[in-house]
Amino acid sequence: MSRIFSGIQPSGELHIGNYLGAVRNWVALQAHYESFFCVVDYHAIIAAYAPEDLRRRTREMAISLLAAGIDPAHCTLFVQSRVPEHTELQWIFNTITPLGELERQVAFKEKSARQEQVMAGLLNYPVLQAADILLYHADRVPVGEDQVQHLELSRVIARNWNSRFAPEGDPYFPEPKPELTPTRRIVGLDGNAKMSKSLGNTIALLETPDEIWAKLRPAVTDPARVKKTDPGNPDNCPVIFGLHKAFSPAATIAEVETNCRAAGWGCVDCKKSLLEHMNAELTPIRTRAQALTEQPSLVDAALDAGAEKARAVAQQTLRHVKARMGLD
Ligand code: AQP
Repeated sequence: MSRIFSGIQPSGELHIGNYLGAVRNWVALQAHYESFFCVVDYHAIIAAYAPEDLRRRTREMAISLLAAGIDPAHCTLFVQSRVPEHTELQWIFNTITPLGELERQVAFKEKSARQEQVMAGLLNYPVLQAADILLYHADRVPVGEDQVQHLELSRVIARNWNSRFAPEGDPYFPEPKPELTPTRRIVGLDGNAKMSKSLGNTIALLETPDEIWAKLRPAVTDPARVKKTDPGNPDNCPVIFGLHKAFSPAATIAEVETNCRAAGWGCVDCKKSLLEHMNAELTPIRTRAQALTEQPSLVDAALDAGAEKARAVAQQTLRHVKARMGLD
């Protein structure tokens, strides 16, 4: 059976870009594959943070994942720092990862350009990501489009390690491939960049209908639609039309296309229809999150059991790796 691994940073609230690009797919896949899902707190400490915030966000992220449908009866849900083998394997992988491969990562180039002092963790982040995945021998990684280049690097790392330490024709590590969805890149509300916790252009998964409306109402639309009577083109409205394609049924998406082109609806009508379909999917998630927040022992038990299951697999991988490398 194929194994799946994927992670999410507790660097802020789970937003609908994370949900549509990754988490909704995790929920769909968990019953079909042996799945490991991880709140990657070691990744989140690369940016400046307050310890009490990280502690709270890690917990809230776990609650959001459980509320979104991640089911510990079908998968292993855990917090990365509870399984120290992640960082141990990362060190090992650092020794076989060419510096040039790290420097050419687009995420590194973009983020380092915005910083005065660049920390080594920002450069080495994809090596930890390779360790996260390969510790579990995962060959499928359900992620959004922004992670595709990092996964290419995971494959390079798996190949480099196999070619040094595994017999030819019998690779120890699989080469993990991305599992993408049609909603692989959700645009932020500013319409300029991908929706991202660190860019503050998000709608959080657990926001109330009023909070969501307060963000949708001013969100950018097709610039051609200055007046309600101006015809538009939904393809020039990636924020609202993109979300309709993610949340609305086919009949509504067709209605949006027709009414935008013929100026049958104003942009506010279109946004109201979107809000209705978002509420239909998100309200039950918000209700479950509320219930989980009131039952902390349930969340603790799920994370404790997840860390124990993950650690057993991770320890076995590390034993094999160290034996093959002469580190035993
Ligand atoms: N906008 C998005 N559209 C589709 N998928 C997305 N993902 C993230 N943003 C989008 C996917 O969500 C998973 C978790 O990624 P993350 O924790 O790195 O999310 P983030 O919001 O991008 O977080 P940060 O803290 O703001 O990180 P940076 O600054 O690195 O972007 C992944 O599968 C991701 O592809």
